[in-house]
Amino acid sequence: MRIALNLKGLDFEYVPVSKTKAPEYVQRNPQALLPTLEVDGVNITQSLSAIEYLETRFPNPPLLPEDPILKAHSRSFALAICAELHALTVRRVRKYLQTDMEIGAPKVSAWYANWTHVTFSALEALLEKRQSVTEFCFADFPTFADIALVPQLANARRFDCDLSEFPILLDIEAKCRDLPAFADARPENQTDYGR
Ligand SMILES: N[C@@H](CCC(=O)N[C@@H](CS)C(=O)NCC(=O)O)C(=O)O
Repeated sequence: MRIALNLKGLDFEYVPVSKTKAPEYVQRNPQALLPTLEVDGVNITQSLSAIEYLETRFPNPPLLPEDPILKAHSRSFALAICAELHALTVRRVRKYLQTDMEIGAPKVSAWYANWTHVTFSALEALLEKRQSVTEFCFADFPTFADIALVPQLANARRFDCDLSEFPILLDIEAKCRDLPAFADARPENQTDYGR
């Protein structure tokens, strides 16, 4: 979400949330998850939905390719990460496996590495098959796909996943990381990092 706001050049206030289950936050986001985008007193949850809102309300600069097929590919790529890979590997799922299901930490790490490998392999193949190669995933500017990709690669690295099989993903990540919109959005550049 921060990446999208930065790419759009929008002024926003980043409000750290330390307790997602606190009643005042749950009122904003009944799933008690981050992030929530508050616009004019209205709360928008689910990051892709919030980014879609930004794209509709502030179309320039665009975060989707103009071509309808490429647009679909960009959304599909982002969904594979946000709706599937992230949903399977997010902390609360790992915690449930480890604590409630009593699956040992090494197996939970294997779970993480498995879904990461399965998803990134498919995404690498999808990019390899592109009819025309673009600077970023599906355009010469970052789109939904790149916005979803970069944070998930950073997560995978934190879990020591081997990413060497994904040269296209890594090449695009490197280009994104050179852009201030991505650099400024990194967790370590936020005021609450490490708290
Ligand atoms: N699909 C949701 C995922 C939201 C999500 O899982 N966010 C994590 C942070 S990346 C979170 O809130 N974790 C806190 C928790 O699970 O309690 C989205 O894209 O907004």
